[in-house]
Amino acid sequence: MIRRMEIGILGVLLLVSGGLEPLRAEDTGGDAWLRYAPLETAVREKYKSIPASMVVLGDSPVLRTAQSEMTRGLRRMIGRRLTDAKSIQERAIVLGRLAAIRDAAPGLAPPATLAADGFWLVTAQVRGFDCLIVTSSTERGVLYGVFALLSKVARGEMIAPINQVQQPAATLRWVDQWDNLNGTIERGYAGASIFFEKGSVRADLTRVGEYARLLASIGVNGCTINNVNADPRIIDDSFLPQLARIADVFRPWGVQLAVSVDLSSPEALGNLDSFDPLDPRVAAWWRTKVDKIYQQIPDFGGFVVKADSEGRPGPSSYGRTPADAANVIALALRLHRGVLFYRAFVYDHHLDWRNSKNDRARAAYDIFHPLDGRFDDNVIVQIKYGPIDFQAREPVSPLLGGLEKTNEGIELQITQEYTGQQRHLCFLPTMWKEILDFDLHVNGERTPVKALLAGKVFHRPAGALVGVANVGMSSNWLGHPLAVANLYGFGRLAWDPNLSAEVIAEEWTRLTFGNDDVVVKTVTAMLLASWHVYEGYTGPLGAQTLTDILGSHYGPGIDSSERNGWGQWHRADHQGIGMDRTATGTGFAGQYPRAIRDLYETVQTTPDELLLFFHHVPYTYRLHSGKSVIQHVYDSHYEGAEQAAEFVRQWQSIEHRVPNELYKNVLTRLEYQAGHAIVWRDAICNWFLRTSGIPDERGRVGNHPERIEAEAMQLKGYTVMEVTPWENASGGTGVECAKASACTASFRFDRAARTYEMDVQYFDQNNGESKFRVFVGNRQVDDWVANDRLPATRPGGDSSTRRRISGLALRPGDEIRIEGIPGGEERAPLDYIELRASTE
Ligand code: GCW
Repeated sequence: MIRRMEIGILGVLLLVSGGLEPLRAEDTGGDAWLRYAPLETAVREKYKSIPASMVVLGDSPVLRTAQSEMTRGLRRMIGRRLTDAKSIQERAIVLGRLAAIRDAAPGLAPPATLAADGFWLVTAQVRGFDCLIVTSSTERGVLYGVFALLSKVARGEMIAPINQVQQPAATLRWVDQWDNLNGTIERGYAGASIFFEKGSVRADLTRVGEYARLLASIGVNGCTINNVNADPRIIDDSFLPQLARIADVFRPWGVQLAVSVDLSSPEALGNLDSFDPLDPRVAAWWRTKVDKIYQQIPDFGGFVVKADSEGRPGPSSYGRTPADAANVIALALRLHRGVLFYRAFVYDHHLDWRNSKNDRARAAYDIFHPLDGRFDDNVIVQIKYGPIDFQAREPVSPLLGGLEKTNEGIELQITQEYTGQQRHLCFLPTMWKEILDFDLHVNGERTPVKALLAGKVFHRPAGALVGVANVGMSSNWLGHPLAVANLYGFGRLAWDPNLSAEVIAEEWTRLTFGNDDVVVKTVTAMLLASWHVYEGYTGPLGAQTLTDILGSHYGPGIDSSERNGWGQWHRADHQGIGMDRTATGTGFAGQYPRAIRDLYETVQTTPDELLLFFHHVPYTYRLHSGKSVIQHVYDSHYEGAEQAAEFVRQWQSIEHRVPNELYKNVLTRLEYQAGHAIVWRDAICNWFLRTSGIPDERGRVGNHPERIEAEAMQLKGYTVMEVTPWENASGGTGVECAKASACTASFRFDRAARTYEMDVQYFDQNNGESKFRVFVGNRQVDDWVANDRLPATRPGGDSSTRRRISGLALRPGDEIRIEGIPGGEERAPLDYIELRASTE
């Protein structure tokens, strides 16, 4: 909480800087981009002509929401108190479906093509009065129009006169949550589930309503609330009333409830001895179940299915296909206009890694392409954007171009599983745009992915964009305040994939932080740079995120992908790196339409950023950039880490322009990220130096003259420990304190007298809280508790973090001593310290 005094100071600073009225601490959380902060007087002037009365034609929960949202937004932003009127007797804001508008304003000529959920914002005379009309063929569309209008006001855009139609690109714009019934979230990084707690739906669904509001504001019209690794109980008869409670909360926002189901439910929940999709008893079971769901939730959206994947039951147990499995459930849903999302994330995770022809990337296309045309019309095959699994860089999945007679949806990941887990800044719309804009050249025609998803290319009845969101109880939904831009960006792209990442970043920044140009410029620039920066220090040239594949998917784990069946191989050895996916290798490139296949088949035409995804090359191979592969690995990791440090400086430059608590929260995360980027950089560079034997031309890798290794210090109580894998600790080792009381590591300072900045690199596990103190001679200069919740129970790349001590005056001969007191399972582990002369 910001104290009253701080609000005062902040307010003055913001006014001096020409910003908005002071933001309140609570503004930075639950309302996300829907803060409706009061606009400056000069900006309010623009909206003088907005009518003071509002007429809502019709009555329904969604229309009432639209009405109250408009009232709330205009009151807060421009101080307008709207009065409700029954009919148009004066200048008015008019909300209603097209049919109602036609009756009320027969003279108005609505646009001919207003697709479902699309809306029309128009200023026009009705009965001689100037009106501002928000209309759509659906009620939900009216709500979307209200949000669009309010967004314009918040960003200071003119809204009168206006005549604008906005149409969603795809019919289904859904988010998936991977929430478990016990309240945890698989790959969730923002606290507990907003839906479930201890096996039941939460008693208090306030956050669910707030989430639905956010979703509606960006045009998301469906939400699957539970993990695709589904607990069969989710559709147990006894659970349905609980689901209905969530649907009731979603409904006023036009968000349809959906759930993930376990394909073996007929066996697990029913009394059947089979879940064979072709068994009539199984079909009957699904029909009865679905009917029961619709009795309680008439607007239920449908199901998501993960089957035959990562140990989930599936149709392969009965020799049936995904189409067999999908259609039996889809048939039951079709009677109620429900849809079935069948995930194409089906692969064998026990692949023989010794066989160079094996390739997990092939799986989705190999399995689903032959089934094209065999899925019913209310089935959508849900395809991850890349052929592997949400890596920082992957080529577009060839399956997106491999289904012509089947509805398809793309699955993007808002939760940053492989992209920094909301501890690192990584704005993903930049990546998503590249994917959505990518032209697959299906049948030699222009076929960007976004057009395929819109269902336009092959005239499909449905198309979808799905984002795995995994918001949690964290007050700002995703943990990192800047990560919220990914949720916003997903919705905006699902609605209009033609928007640029720049526009989305700027919209979000304005809505979240206000219209201070300096803030807008700074935050937008940070967001737009961040994906490339993250990619730069985590995984080169399409070799994928070189993370711990077998565990957290968070810190560096370069070799963890190799010699196991998971198939995320990069095949680095002492001579070269990369997977040969051409015709001489696994043949994966051959799954693309010809133009793309040709591009990737040939090493010279493959873009550098995907080189190692498609080709195995020697480290000395020259990229288009002119650099050798190995030098690129070194340079990109050093540049990436430097740019991560730059984020800290960029953020510091807007210190007094954003609310203080938010400022500090983001700063802490960016400083952590800058430190962790160095952990990544060093792990990857050292590993490749050792593996290739080729030194860094610029002599940086393996040379850290400013570093003093803990194992080289004078140790009292501390003992040297090996860290595995070795590259995740500087020098391969650190020290740990196996005693119950304090241990110390000390050394004598022998450099010039002046002021230094000291980084203490230590390991912060989540199974204990060690205490650290730092002394210069007898003077204590810092102390802290290692109580972060990093995803690690031992010292390594996930837990490695740093404490920065600035402005440290040192003289030659000073003794620097670090004292560590273990707590729980954590043995106050230390890696090194680094001392740099202060620049200030
Ligand atoms: O990326 C992997 C994740 C799993 C996830 C799976 C999937 C829900 O590591 O946690 O399971 O993908 O998408 O099904």
